Amino acid sequence: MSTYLIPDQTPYNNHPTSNNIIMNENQTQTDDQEHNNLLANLPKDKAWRSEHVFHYKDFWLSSDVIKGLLSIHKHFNPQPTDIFLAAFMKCGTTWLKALMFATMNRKRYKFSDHPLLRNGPQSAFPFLDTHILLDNAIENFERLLAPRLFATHFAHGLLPTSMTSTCKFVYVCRDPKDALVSKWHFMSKLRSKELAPISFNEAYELFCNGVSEYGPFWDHVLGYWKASQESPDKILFLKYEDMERDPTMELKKLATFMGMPFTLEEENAGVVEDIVKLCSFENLSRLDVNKDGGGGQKFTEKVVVENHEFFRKGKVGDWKNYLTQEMKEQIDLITCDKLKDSGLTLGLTK
Ligand code: PAP
Repeated sequence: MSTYLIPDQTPYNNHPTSNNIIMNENQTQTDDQEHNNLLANLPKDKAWRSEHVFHYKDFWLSSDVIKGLLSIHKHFNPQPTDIFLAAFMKCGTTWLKALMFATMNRKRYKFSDHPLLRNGPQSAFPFLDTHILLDNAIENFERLLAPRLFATHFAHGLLPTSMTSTCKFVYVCRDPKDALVSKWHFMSKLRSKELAPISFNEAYELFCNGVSEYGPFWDHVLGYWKASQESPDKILFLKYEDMERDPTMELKKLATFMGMPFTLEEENAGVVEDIVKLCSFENLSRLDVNKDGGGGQKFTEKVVVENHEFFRKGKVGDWKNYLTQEMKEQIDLITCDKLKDSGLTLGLTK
């Protein structure tokens, strides 16, 4: 089973920079106590994967990720060179993880014998929200060479300002109707068998009311959109639909934003197209490591998700197979209303 680091290929610093990186037992107990005290006082509602989500600072979060968030605020040391991949659930993290990792390491690996082909994109870099809770996480993060890459689903406003004011963020969003369908499939598979399944209609109602892990969807998108308008050099705002329509152009934008633009020589040698192909749904989903039984990703000590769960259809507009006309209109209405005056349009896929 793979963890978030590709063990033999991820470059490390030999000497961790922080003197205080190994959390001792007392610290863990204090953190657990603070987490329990906080949860006891938060409003809760129905979760899609587990039993409850909790309403924390305007967002609905599971117990695990609230613990992760508290730990990020307390223990994570952001570096100005860090680059975060941020997204609401099911909006393109797997795709962007592959693209960012392949772009950053394009001089280190041959495309024909690439670590992504053996390990899959989930292992490419840490999912901060829960990986921060794994054993020796802070120590392992400190040992990663700059620029470090991390993924998160947390809303912009929930993250420490030490992170959002200094680090770069790549944000990817998607038509909320496709995000809803994708999320319902994913969470239904992960949902505890001890709990009654959530029907699509129920998921739709909860989604529209903002009640789903990391939701409300629209507030999540708006937080990053507004921040990207204020600091375009700090936040690159991408859309899944644009990436599907013109992956080459979006990848060039991404590389430039990451501070590693493609040279003319690389472009002429077809490097951009090679990365697009390597990271395409068709290529990644057919790999053994991303097939049923091929490998898994440890999210917490208890939650392991098989790699193949991150690959379903990889299409724009699958919502048409699930939403009635009335449901479609309702989500589009909410989207128009929430995004009005923001300059952002979303969910207009035919
Ligand atoms: P996460 O939030 O759990 O990390 P995320 O990777 O953001 O999931 O989203 C998964 C979606 O991206 C799936 O969409 P679907 O359910 O509508 O099919 C998945 O199929 C799609 N996906 C995964 N990898 C790729 C890729 N390389 N290219 C395009 N889409 C992809």
